[in-house]
Amino acid sequence: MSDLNSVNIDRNLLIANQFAIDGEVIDVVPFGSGHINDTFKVTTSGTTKYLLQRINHHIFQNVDGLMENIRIVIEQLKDDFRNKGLREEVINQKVLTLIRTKSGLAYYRDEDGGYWRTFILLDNTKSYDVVETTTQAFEGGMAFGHFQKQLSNLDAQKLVEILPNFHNVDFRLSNLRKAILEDNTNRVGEVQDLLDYIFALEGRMRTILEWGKEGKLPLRITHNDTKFNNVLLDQDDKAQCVIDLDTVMPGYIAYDFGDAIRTIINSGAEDEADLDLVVLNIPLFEAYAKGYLSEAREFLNEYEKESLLPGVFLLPYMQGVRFLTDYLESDHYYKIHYPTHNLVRTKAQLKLVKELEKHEDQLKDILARAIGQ
Ligand code: GN1
Ligand code: MG
Repeated sequence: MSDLNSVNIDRNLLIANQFAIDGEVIDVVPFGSGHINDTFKVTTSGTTKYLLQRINHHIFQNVDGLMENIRIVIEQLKDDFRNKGLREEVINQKVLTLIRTKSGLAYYRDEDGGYWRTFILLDNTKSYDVVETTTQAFEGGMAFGHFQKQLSNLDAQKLVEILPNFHNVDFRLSNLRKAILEDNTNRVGEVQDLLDYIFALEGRMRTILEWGKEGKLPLRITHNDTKFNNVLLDQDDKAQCVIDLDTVMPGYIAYDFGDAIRTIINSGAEDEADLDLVVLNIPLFEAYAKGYLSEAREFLNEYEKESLLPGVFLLPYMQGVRFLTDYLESDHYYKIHYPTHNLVRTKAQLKLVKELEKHEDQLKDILARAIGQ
């Protein structure tokens, strides 16, 4: 092990010890597959395990606002379960629990200016990068639908827009245009076909934004990172807890629906290099839609229901735009594991959009049936 690694391990142990955890810290090891924050699993001499995270404060520049958003959402979710008569032990399996520092703060600031926070780790749970069964998809849909429902009474203005314009397609496209003009990496030439495809679709991707501006879609509190691996399932594949609350903020529900479908309907990985594997798994789409609507049908307005399909197209498209922008800007935003990673991710997302286009009528029918049920 390099000296640097052992220094980091010692540092991580010291940092874990800043939090009001039970028992002695025994071990801190890297955990999960997030693209932004650094996440570690903390094992202690006690029975509870913890999740220690260094927040990427270049991206989340308002860490106080971020942690306050999360606190408000956690409280709302827990209160809702309390009102339904659930016991605290049960609630703590369904909602994340934030562990404060020993001095009572929501995060710890290290000597290098890093921001750290700790949650209880929900043991005996599973998360899937690629969904395998319709039961899992249905359960995921219920979980995210229920999550939105529980937050539907909370005033969206109570949360700060922690990453402004996060799912605003005009903003994402204008960032891409800026990256093309600057072409700091000399990569624009090699991606011209991808850019042509992106700009040809631009018009149809603006539906949600326009309906929002016209007041047809209410701003609600949404999750904004509903990748399927952000819902934990129990050992029987029953949905247990929605995680990764960093981007909870005001948004349109179609963004959450579309982002979940992006990861569910794709038979390949988000960064699949073999584009032949990026094909649609339509039964999983149907199962997620049914699960989601079983919870959400009662509180969505008619435009919101109609916005679900545009959301399915928009989110993989916008994810492709974001990965490509990062590729053109020399990969400063997403963690990459090899030099062309963001390019491979872009191609996989845009291939997914093409597949969705091919099957649009079928998807529309399935959604209409699920909405009507
Ligand atoms: C990022 O770090 P992670 O994996 O939770 C990103 C999401 C993207 C996702 C793509 C704050 O999420 O918006 O959809 O990668 N989060 C942020 O996998 O940009
Ligand atoms: Mg996230």
